[in-house]
Amino acid sequence: MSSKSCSSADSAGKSSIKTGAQIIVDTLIEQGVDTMFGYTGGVVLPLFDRLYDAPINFIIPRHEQGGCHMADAYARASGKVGVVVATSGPGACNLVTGLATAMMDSVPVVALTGQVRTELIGNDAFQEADTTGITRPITKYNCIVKDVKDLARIIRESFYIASTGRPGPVLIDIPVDVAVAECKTDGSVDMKLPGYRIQTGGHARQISMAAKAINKSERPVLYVGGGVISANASDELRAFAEKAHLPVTMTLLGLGSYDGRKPESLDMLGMHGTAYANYAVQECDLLIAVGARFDDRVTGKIKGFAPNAKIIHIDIDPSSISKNVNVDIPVVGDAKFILAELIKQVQYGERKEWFKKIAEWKKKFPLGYDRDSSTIKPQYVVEELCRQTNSEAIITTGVGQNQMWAAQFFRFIRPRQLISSGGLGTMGYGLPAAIGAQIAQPDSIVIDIDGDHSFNMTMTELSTAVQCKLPIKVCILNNGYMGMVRQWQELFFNKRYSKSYLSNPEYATVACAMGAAGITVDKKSDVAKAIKAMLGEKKPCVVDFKVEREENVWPMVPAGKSLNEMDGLDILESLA
Ligand SMILES: Cc1ncc(C[n+]2csc(CCOP(=O)(O)OP(=O)(O)O)c2C)c(N)n1
Ligand SMILES: [Mg+2]
Repeated sequence: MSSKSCSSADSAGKSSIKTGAQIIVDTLIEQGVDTMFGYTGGVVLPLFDRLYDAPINFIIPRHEQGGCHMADAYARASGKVGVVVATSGPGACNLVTGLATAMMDSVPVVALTGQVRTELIGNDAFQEADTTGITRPITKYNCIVKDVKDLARIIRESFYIASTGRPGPVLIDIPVDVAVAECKTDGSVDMKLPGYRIQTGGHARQISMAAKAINKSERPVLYVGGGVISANASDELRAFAEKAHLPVTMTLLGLGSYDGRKPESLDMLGMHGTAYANYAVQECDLLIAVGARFDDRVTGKIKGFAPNAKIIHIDIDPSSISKNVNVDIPVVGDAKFILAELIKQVQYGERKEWFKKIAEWKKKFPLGYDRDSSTIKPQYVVEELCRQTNSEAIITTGVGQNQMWAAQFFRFIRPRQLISSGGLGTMGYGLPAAIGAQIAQPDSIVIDIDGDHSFNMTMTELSTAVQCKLPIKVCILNNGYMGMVRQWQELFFNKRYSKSYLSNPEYATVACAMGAAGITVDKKSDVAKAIKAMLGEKKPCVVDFKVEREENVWPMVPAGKSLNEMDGLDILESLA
C-alpha cells in the first residue's frame, strides 16, 4: 500500500479560532478517543482545563507508569489506541517503562506530554527533560510540536502511525506555549507521511510458494505470535489451521489466538513452553511463523533452533524477517489478508504419523504438579481460576513464575484474553493492566495473576481501581520470593538466594485500607471458596494466596540451550 494522505475533511467545518489545548481535545475526539489515562502538572494545565468538561472518561492513575500500562492494556483488550497524558520532566520520565513495555510488545499507545515553553527548552528550566531524546528508542515515532498550526496534523499522524503496520507507541511533546497559542482552523489538515509505507497485501508468488510448502509438508508446525492478535486475524488463523490440519503452538503473546482446548493446540513454546511444543518445533520439517519475531525466549540457542525445518515467516514488519533466524519463504504483509489467501490454496493433510508422535509427547510430558501436596501449589490456584471462570476471564499478569504459571495452567480460548508484558518483562504491569483491561471490557471478569514482588511495584494503583469502582480481582501467588530469580539461583547459583526476598505487607490489610476487599488464603482447602468469594465481590478484591515457597516452573530450557534440552522432564514424566 502506498503512503496515506488521509484527509480530515470529515471534520472540516467552518473556520474558527482555537487554542492548541482545544485543538488537542477536538482532534482526540475526532480520532474516536472516549477514554484517556493521565496525570496533571504545571505545563499541561491548559490541556487539563479543556478536558474539564470534554466527553472523555479520564482515569487518573497514582503514578504515570501505571497510567501508561493502563493505556497499553486498554489498547490490548479493546484493539483501539490507548492514550496517556503526562506533564513535563518527572511526569514524562515516569512514562519510560510503560512506553518501553508497549514498544517491545507492539502495542498502539499515543502519549501526550507537556513540555516547558519553547524559549526555555535547553535552559534546564524547572521540570524540563529532553522527553523526545529520552523516549526515541522506546517509541515507534516521537516528535515535539513547535507550531500550533501543526498540532492537529501531528496528532492524526500519530494515531495513524501507532495503529498501522506493526503497531507501537508514539509520543507527542507539546510545549505549553503551543498549547495556549491560538490558531485559525477549519479542522481540515491532511496527514503528510510520504516515507511511511505499509505493505499489507503480501506477494502473490511468496504466498503460493508458502502454500505449496505447506501442502507438501509431512511434519509442519504453526508458530503464532502476538501479531495475529493485533491484526485481528484469529478467525483466519483458526480456519487456516483447520483447513490445512496443522498443530499450533503459540508464544506468550500469541496465547488465545488459537483455542487452547483444541487437540491440535500444542500450547506455549519456548523457555517455559510445553515439552510437546518444543519437541515438535525441533522435529518439524516446516515451521510456519505468523506474527512472531523469533525472540530468544522462544528460540533458545538460535543455532540449534528447528534444525530440520524450512521456515515460512509471515509478518507485517519487513525488518523482522531473517533478523534472528534465517527464513526460507518470507511473506511481508497483514496476517489477516495473507492467511485468508493461504486458506484458498492449502489442502487438508492427514499427517497421521506426525499427530501420533505429538500425542505421545503430550501423554508422556503433560504440564503437571503435585496435586496431592498439602500446601497450596500456585498451579492449583491458576487451574481453579480457570475452572471457576470457565476459561472466560481476561487475565493480566506480573512477571516471573506467576506469569509462566498463568500461561501454562489457564486455558486461553480467545484473542485479547491474556494481557502480559512479554518482550520487556515488566514487573508491576499486572495491576495497572487489569485496570486498563477492565475499563476496555467492563462486562468481563478481569483477574490479575500476580507475583508478590511484582505487585509491590505498582500496588498503589489499587486506589485507582477503588476510585473508579472497578471490580478487578488480584490473585497474588505469594511465595515470599522473587520466585523466578530464586529458581535461577537454585539451579545455576548453588541455591545462594542473594537479595531475592523481601518482607511483604499483609496484602489483605493493605487492600482494606485502600478501600478494596482483601482475603488471605493459607490453607489449600480454602482456595476454591476464596476464589468463589472473590468472583462475587463488586469492589476490587485482592486475594493473597500463601503458596508453596520453593515451587519451580517446569519444563525449563536453560539460557543458551536448544529447545529440546529441557530440564524438569523427569519431574513432569513422574507426575503424568
Ligand atoms: C521492573 C523489573 N525489575 C526486575 C525484573 C527482574 N525479575 C524478573 S522476575 C523477578 C522476580 C519476580 O518476583 P515475583 O513478582 O514475586 O514473581 P514470582 O517469580 O515469585 O512469581 C525479577 C526481579 C523485572 N522483570 N522487572
Ligand atoms: Mg514471588
